[in-house]
Amino acid sequence: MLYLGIDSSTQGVKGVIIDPERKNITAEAAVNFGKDLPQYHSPNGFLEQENPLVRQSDPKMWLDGLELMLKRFQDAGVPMDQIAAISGSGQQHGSVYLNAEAETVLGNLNREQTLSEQLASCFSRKLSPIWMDRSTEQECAELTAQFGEQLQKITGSPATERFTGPQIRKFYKEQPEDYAKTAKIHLVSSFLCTVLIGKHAPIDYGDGAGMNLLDLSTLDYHKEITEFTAPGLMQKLPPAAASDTIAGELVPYFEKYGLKSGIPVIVWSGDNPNSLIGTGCFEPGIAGISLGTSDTVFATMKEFCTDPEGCGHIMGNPAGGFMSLICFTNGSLAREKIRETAKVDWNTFDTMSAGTENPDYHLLLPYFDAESTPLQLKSGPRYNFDQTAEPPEKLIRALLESQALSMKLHTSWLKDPIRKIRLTGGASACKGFRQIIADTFQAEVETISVSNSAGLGAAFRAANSAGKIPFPELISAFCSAAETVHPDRMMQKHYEKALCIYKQIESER
Ligand code: XUL
Repeated sequence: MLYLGIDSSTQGVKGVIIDPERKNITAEAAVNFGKDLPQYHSPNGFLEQENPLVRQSDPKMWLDGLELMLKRFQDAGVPMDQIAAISGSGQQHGSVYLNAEAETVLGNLNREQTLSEQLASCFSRKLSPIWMDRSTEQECAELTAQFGEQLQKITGSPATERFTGPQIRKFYKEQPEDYAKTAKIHLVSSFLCTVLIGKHAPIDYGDGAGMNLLDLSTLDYHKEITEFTAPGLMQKLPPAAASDTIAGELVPYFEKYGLKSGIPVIVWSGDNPNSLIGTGCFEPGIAGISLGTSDTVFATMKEFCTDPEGCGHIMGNPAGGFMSLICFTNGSLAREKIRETAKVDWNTFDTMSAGTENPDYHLLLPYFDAESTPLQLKSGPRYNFDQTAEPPEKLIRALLESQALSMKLHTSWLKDPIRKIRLTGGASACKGFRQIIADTFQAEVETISVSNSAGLGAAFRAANSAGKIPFPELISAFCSAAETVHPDRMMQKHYEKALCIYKQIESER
């Protein structure tokens, strides 16, 4: 039996099909929005807008991406009819607004047309704000004025610009008529699950905690917060559900890709909760670091605690209980920018990152985009050296050391000290970066052979929920450590001093 995990991320859609009995990955397929769907004018997965604080994507692009990814599996001769269950992962916080017509269209999907053609008239808001949007400062201030510290105590996070609640409030205030026409508001994850099952799917506790609406003590939406966010919102939200819930059955529409209709579709979750499962970070003290469009650090929590600085978040853990999450906006796009400035290819970038020393503590805080940790509503990188006078390898080293130092600094509120790190995501292939992270944290760093941990985590959740295969069995079959990097104890002092310098630059306003 095969299980499919789908990862709808900022820059593309990926699929991974696992065969737990044979302990192998049967197939992988990927679609890149910029390259494969240029008609959406979103080279990095979002539209270029005048206001840099606004970041939006066309939800139709996600539908086309999903279909193209399934077609690629089919064209490659993958036995799609052997897939026994599906689950998925969505970039967190992004929201999709559907009108009342959507339910009818979803229940009667026609195989002769694409999903995006059929659903085109079903969006009460044409563009979806995504996690990179920082345009809700005002709404966050209003939520904070109303609920104060209670908001973080109840939802696990203070009012946060990219979170769905403040985004919905802004929509309600600015486009009240369109808000009134909205029947259901989904997250990216629950929207794509909805399409697969042909009816509104629930939101899981992992992704739901990224809305500033879910009460983590009851695992249901907090009535007062939700109604203050936008009147009538309670009725527009899909129910919250545990991550192993079967959302529904696959609709016949997807038979066109060789899938069997009627197979169970498990509730989707956010990319970070899925990555926690896909990297096997179940024990407190073992953190996952995902180096993707955003860099994120996450870990299972033994004890519920919140970040006094307000940058770290608490989410539902798909394996039960809670997880911590700290998100750094300037991840791979910042590395890409510096690679371009240094005029080198990725191989050279990797070689340079490993073979360079940084005795002068040169640092580069890469706020090319407004940063979420620490919160910077204005973009603009910060240097403590003259970047035009330094050779490319110094620039690369300064960037990677700063990214690792930021992770170290902003995880210091966690109660379980980080003793081991499991690394995933594209930049985990960078040897120099792996060592920098091990030395900064003075912790062992393990890499796993699969880089798409969000998709893998979704496939695990499908196999666990529908096939009753325990997570530890899946983890030892698919993601045991491929390589372990040991910290260089001689570098401890260097990074302690670097952390003080980093802190100083970061605190300058
Ligand atoms: C987490 C966050 C990002 C997105 C996109 O809070 O904003 O990690 O999930 O990857």
